Amino acid sequence: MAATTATTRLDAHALRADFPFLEELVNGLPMAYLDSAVSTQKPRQVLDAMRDFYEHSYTNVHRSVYRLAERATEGYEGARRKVAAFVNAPSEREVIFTRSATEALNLVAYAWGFDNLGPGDIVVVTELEHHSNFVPWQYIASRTGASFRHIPIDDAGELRLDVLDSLASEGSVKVVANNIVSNSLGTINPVEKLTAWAHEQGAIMVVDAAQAAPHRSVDVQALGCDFLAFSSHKLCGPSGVGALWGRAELLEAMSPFNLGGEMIRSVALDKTTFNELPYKFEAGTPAIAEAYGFGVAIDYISEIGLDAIEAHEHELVVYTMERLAELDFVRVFGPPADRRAGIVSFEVAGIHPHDVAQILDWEGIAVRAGHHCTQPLMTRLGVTATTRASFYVYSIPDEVDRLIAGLHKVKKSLG
Ligand code: C6P
Repeated sequence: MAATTATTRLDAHALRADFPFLEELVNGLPMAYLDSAVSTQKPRQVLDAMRDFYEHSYTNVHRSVYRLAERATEGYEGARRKVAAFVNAPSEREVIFTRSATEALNLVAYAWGFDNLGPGDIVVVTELEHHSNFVPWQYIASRTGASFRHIPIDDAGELRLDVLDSLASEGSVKVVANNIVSNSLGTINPVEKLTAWAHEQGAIMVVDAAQAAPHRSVDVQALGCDFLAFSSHKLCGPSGVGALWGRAELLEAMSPFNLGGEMIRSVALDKTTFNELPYKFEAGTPAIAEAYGFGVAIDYISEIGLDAIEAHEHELVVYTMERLAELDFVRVFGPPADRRAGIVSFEVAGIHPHDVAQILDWEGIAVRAGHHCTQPLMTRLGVTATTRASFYVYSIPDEVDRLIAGLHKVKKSLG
């Protein structure tokens, strides 16, 4: 059972018992894992369920009628139903299992973009997009002759919606791509507004929910978007599996992405016809036990409650930003706490983020240093990299205190 109290609070101390990883010592110290935006740790519930699945229910899916095969297929398809319910998809046929959010976004860019973009069309991304929702669009735009434009951010790290009219006047906007939560700044983006604008232009709205779906409730029908991507490994599930939700009518009309086994209806020497949704987009043997584990992870975090997770991370972000504000040698990037999710990027004056992260590691504190796959954003911020702390259900204020103490040590050693 997940440890929650009342309706919107979670007990992170109790939940920590679910995560074997937190028993690890680094330099004799318990690890303060402040890098959940890169990937989350895994609870016993997911690890045990995957082991049990491999031991008792594992074989390939959709191929055989013996009982074991039916059990494996039911495990895999059950996970699809969980993913569909998790994002309030109208139908589980609209959920495609992919390797990751990255592959899901590539699927849309290739399978929709190549057939629907051309000269005179405009693809709009944002300056704070992760490369996974940026580079595929930049590439497909250049291959099809479409223009590639971006929505810039203001100095607080928020999208500048005042540029939309001028973007629309340049041609026919066909795609708008945006993340709900920026992985570098934590900014919560106005995706509903952008979706309404995209649809006014006759464009599709492609939403990257990689940093949102694990942390707050995401509802594709409320967002009104056309595609939405996220990964299992950022929500306590295994790596190697992610999901794409897409509107059935768009998915039906799209060409396939990968070709081969299982995605066909019939193959003859002169012609191949393709399978129905969602199988048309799932060529080859999928990540079976991983998809199953993804479903168990969704159960795990749903039981804790997305509202409770969001509230917990908000408290941690408020506390972190208050504590970082005490350090006159630290500059925090991005919006105020009430406009961001559980992610804080900062720089320590005169010290490279990699050195900051190295010294913090000696103190048993894991943070990410780098460009976080958002190089255009780093350029806008005038830095090559930042140091980033990020939270999840097992994060506690004591780890923030250790981060602050660690930053004092960084300053003392290298400042
Ligand atoms: N961000 C981070 O440290 P994959 O790798 O496909 O599971 O997720 C890609 C991705 C897409 N969108 C956003 C907003 C993301 O944050 C990520 C992954 C990690 O921020 C690794 S760069």
